[in-house]
Amino acid sequence: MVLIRNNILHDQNSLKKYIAGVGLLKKEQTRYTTSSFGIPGPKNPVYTYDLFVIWHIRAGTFPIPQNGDPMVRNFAHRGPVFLPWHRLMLILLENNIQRLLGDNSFALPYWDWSADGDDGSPTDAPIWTNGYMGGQGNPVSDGPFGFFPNDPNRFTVRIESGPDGQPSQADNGQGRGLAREFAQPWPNGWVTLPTSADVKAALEFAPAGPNPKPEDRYDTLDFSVNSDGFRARLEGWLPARRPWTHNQVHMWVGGDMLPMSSPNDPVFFLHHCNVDRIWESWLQRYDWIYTPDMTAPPNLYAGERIDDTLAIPANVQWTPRDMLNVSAIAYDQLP
Ligand SMILES: [Cu+2]
Repeated sequence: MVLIRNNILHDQNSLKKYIAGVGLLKKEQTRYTTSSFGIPGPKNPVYTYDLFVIWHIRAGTFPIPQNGDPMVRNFAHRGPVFLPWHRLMLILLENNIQRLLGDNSFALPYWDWSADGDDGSPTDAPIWTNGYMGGQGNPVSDGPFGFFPNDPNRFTVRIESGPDGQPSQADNGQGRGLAREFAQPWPNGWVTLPTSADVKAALEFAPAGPNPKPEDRYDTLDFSVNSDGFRARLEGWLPARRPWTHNQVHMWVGGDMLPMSSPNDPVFFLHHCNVDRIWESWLQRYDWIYTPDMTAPPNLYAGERIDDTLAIPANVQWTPRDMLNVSAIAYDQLP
């Protein structure tokens, strides 16, 4: 069965299932505790939703190569593995929501932020209303993930990025409300969401010179934040000066979307589903190309290459190649 991932604004059904699914993931205990991951503070259960937060923080702290700097390249960001790694997260989240809802037809919806960007980035766009994700605040105090002091089932952030970048417990294990702070000014003055023109520019990026090879459209040596290509432009490192596209959305939403613990905000997965949709459009245009292949030197690129295992979460064996042509997943519309 092919799952169709829909625009959340046009699909009340997947919106409702997503909200219910996140609620169930937040309540389901795993076999892990905070001590399983060496997280300081009182020993607390780790819930399924929060596992995704821990995976994301940890992936962001493991460098590629092993003796390198995670701020240059890590298991999930700043390199070609960015797109396959996050696609895997979306599939795992979707599978877990299907399992908890007992509903194999659930498909993760996406938030097309470029439509809001084209509209002037309103902070009261439909996605931020009470019936969707709720609005901004610290804590967020409306919508399905608001922090309501007297509600024992309120949405609670339990794991966050500590000062050393490693997972820590929010409020020493008490938990806290979700934070969002829209459109804060950044050094170069921009406070908007990406537009459909930005998405188009990333999709159509071609290296200079005649007949560029498809793999050079995706990424190039040294496979970092500085290598121009579709990946670096969609991730948002280029064309330099300020965050673009994916990074820009994290910055614009602000609050819990800023640190490596950003999956704390359920809008993270709707955002990444849209990033994935843009990648899917690129893959279909350029015949499911990925680079680097296995000829790239392992001492520099092991973990980024097409048949390397995506190393977090530890018990799965998927590779970037497995993430390229996922025929069970489709989108209602590609950019
Ligand atoms: Cu990420």
